[in-house]
Amino acid sequence: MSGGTRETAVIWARNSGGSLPVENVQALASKNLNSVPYRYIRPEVELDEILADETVEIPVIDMSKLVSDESSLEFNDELAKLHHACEDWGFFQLINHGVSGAIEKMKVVTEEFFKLPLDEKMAYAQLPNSIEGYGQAFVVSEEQKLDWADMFFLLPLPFSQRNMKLWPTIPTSFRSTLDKYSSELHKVSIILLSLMAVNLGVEQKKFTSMFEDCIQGIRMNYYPPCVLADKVMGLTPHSDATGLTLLIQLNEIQGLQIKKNHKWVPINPVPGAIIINIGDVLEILSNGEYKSIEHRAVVNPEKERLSIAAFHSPNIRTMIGPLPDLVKENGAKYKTIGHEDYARLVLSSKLDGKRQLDHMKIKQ
Ligand SMILES: O=C(O)CCC(=O)C(=O)O
Repeated sequence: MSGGTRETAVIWARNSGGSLPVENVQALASKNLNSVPYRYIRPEVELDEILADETVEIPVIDMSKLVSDESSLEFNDELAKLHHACEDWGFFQLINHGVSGAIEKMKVVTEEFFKLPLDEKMAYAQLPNSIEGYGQAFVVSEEQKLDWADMFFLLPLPFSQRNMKLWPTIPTSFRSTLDKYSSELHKVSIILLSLMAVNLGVEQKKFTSMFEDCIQGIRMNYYPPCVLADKVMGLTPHSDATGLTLLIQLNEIQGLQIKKNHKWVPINPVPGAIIINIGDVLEILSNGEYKSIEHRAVVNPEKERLSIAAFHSPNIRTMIGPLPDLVKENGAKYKTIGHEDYARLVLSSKLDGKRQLDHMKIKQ
């Protein structure tokens, strides 16, 4: 079967090459070894420059001001702040988003899932040629360095494409909690995208309609502590190949870092905030006005860290390329290709900073 709606809508996770199977890192870490296998050792990590300046913080956007009276000063100030955050940072923290209840419940079931014995978690293991399920992503060769983390990736949207066999029944509330979380985060993403459309000066309805029946992937990341924390990487530097990402972390352990002016900047999450970032697809659609930012996750020597990323991509019928309204002045900076081809391009390579986006750039 090829080209049918079912396969095309799930191309992001299935039938795209998948990831080679790798050892379970949580199980490896539980052996309390005083070293780690060489495939996890990254000599470059120690050399990277990390910005210690605590005053460098990503913008904080207050969503309650963005759903207030559109003629108010408060609304317009916050809208301008949002535009600046998307243009200059590609990352911001969203407060007063109104979905704290769904987030708190999702945190609980995710923690419970990762606490299950390995054989119970393996009942939801990734199938060959798919990155959906419990395992790892973007491992494309036996030589490649590995991340010190396990992940559990599911595709809650489009609704009709859910693979319920991979949705855990333990904890018992996992399915209903993820269902609610998925729809609440999708709603938040649509509100943000419609405001971004205003800021970009593109037709709001046309822009958001690409994301109404979006492809949503939810990745739960588990980073065990590591004796050689300063020599391994929890998540390889990358920009998100998707549209808009909504990220939460489950405990207070710092780990997310973003690249700003060639240095790694640690992100200190505001309690209760959702960390939002622009993905490559939004960079392309906006013809480079908004930038996807390279980021990574580092590991703690003593404590585990968990995070949940919700990726939102336009529906599979969308052509991935700059919006016509945004190429008038300077011409297109990126190619336009079908969404399926774009997904294949992304999933067939390992994570490597913003390299995947380079394939889409038009040499000026
Ligand atoms: O764990 C984090 O803070 C980052 C997660 C992330 O970047 C991802 O899942 O793509």
